[in-house]
Amino acid sequence: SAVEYGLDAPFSVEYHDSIPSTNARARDLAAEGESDTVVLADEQTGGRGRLDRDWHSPSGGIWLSVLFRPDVPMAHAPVFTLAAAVAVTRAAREAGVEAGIKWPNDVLVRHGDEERKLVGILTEMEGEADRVSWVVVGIGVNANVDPADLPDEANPTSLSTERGEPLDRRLFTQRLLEEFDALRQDTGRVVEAWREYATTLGKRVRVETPGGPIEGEAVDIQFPGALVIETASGTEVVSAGDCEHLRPV
Ligand code: BTX
Repeated sequence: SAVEYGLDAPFSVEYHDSIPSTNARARDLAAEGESDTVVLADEQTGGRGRLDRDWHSPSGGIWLSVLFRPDVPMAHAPVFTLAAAVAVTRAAREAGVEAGIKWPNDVLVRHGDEERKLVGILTEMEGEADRVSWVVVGIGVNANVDPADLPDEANPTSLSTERGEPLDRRLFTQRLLEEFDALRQDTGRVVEAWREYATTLGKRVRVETPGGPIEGEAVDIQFPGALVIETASGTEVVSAGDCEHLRPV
């Protein structure tokens, strides 16, 4: 069912009941010269995660992409993934769900030793090294969806499940976009805000990268989004784009 969004957002909003992928649509809008636009859908039929993985997007979720044109070099773009994670975590906490951020792009809810995936974020961009042309930040929130309809291996959860009642998607999206808008204009504050909600820091982790696995203690995050790991042989700094998988060890 279509949600009455009517958002009062610092972006123009294009709403779809169903669309293959809001990120794909936002990329098309970027090619047409648009900016400061949000593409929002109730359902996606071809949602994408990182590394071309599938993102299941049944009706009832908040599947959205923010298209904008920040004045930053390409290398800084990962900070917008962190900004989105902070924004969505704050909105979730306001909705009564104690979410935390797992580096680089997952927002999770902890149940004992288990972490359940609530949100996925996929940032895409184009431009020159010294200045991006556009950035699309795709945010997939399992809002009013049944985790049983999501892939089991990801250990998914949803806001409605965590709350025990449905969520007002309009209100949530409004808060999410307000927070994101503030952070995208003040990227120097993003890393500090991110640390507040991080579940990854202070833990032993193993990160799979194209250059092989890196294992050690995750000690910090660095602008614009790299993880600092103390390994047996010294300090390693892993960029978000090089993380294929991270698990606690
Ligand atoms: P990721 O590569 O970190 O995670 C993808 C993995 O997550 C999948 O392989 C699957 O195991 C698991 N998964 C799939 N769907 C869900 C789900 N709904 N909840 C929990 N786990 C799931 C994360 O990629 C980035 C996802 C971005 C999604 C947004 S939605 C709006 C925008 N449009 C689009 O096509 N993608 C983005």
